[in-house]
Amino acid sequence: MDRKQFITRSLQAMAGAAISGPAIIQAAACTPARGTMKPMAEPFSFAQTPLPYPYAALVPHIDALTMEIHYSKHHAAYVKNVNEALVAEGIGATDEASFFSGVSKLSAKARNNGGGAWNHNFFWQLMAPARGGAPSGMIGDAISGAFGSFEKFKELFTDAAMKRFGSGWAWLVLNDGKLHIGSTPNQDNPLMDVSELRGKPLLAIDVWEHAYYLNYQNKRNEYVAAWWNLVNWDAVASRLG
Ligand code: MN3
Repeated sequence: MDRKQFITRSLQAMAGAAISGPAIIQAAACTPARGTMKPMAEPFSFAQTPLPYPYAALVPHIDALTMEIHYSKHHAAYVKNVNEALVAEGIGATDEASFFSGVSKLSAKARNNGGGAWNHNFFWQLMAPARGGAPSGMIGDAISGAFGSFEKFKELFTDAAMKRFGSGWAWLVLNDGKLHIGSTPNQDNPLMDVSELRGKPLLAIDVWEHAYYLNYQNKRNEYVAAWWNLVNWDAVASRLG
């Protein structure tokens, strides 16, 4: 088996693995009613994972006020709102995978806020101060193998981020052993049954104006160009295996 075959087979094996997202599920403690031993169904709710760095850590590429508002207002609201919907609508999903794979049956509130909760937890982990550059190791090989070169990948991913009209996300996903680039509108993500782009998310960029407007105004291209300096390839690689 040559190197290319090895990478392809490894990716196929990973694609078969269960989709696991960032740790955003809080399994509430199961407290049986007094005097009974009857197990209760475990409810689940979304949680906002702690930001892995201070608000100012990504300066100059993302300013501190944008990070603070994005995390403490926008993201926090998605988490609060989806959890309200879970309770108010009696949504029976037991984990994030079943929530997203059945999202077509849920309300717009559940879909939009569930996506917003998950997508941002994912997004924060994929950035870190003073990162960027080209990926090495298996993720680097996989990207070069799929798209020709890292530079070509960067061009295609940037294009997906730029061409998403209005609010949304651009993604790199693993599906059926292959890497794909695409985008989703609003807070949809590739785990959702309603999404045209499906697969296991490996990398994402938020292209909502709230992600960049304070510093870049209408210049999404400058935000995307700066964001490449923050990509935490170790975190992306860890999603592969
Ligand atoms: Mn956002």
